[in-house]
Amino acid sequence: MKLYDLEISGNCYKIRLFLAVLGIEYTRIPVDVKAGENKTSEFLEMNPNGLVPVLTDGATTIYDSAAILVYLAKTYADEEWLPGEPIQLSSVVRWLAFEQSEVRYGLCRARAKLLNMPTPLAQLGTLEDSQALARQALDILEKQLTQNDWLAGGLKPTICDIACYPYTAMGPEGGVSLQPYTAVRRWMEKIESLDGYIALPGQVRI
Ligand SMILES: N[C@@H](CCC(=O)N[C@@H](CS)C(=O)NCC(=O)O)C(=O)O
Repeated sequence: MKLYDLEISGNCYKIRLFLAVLGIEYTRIPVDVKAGENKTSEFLEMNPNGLVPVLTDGATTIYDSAAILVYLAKTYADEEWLPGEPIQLSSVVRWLAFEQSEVRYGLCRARAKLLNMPTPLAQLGTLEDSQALARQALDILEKQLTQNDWLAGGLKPTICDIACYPYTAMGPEGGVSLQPYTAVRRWMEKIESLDGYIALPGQVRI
């Protein structure tokens, strides 16, 4: 298995984290996005969006972090990581979608702006708008995690916890403090104590 990867990317980190929690060995292929390695014709063959992460597993190529998490869960993980029961499954998908919208355009974009990340997302809109959206996302996460141990509402973590964790935990790198969010911080600690947990690429905390 090969992961086309960018160290500082939270989207890539999600995959590294899940692979580590599952204890799956893989080869990391660093992609130099500043040098445009993600826009070569070979790379665009794998992902027409020209974005990392991309995972290859034998003859299979998957792109988009949410799709990769689904693939890994269905292929290599216990059912609890992606429950098949319709209501639980729809809940997991809802939080995966939340991550790709509110979290991406709030927490992830604020960080991309403050760290001058080499991605068009960093050029979009203002820092203030990104931080406001980030706080709205945190309010929603806080409410859900005050009432539930895990985002999808079950007794065990699922792939939507893995998906929402990185950019939430790296919020302070986008100038968004996590101090007011007690339930979010408690949830982060539980993820950080999962067997196989690996450290985040970010540096700024709280
Ligand atoms: N929806 C995609 C987003 C991936 C994404 O935004 N990747 C960024 C790194 S976090 C990237 O490849 N940026 C390089 C560029 O935009 O040129 C996913 O979840 O995989």
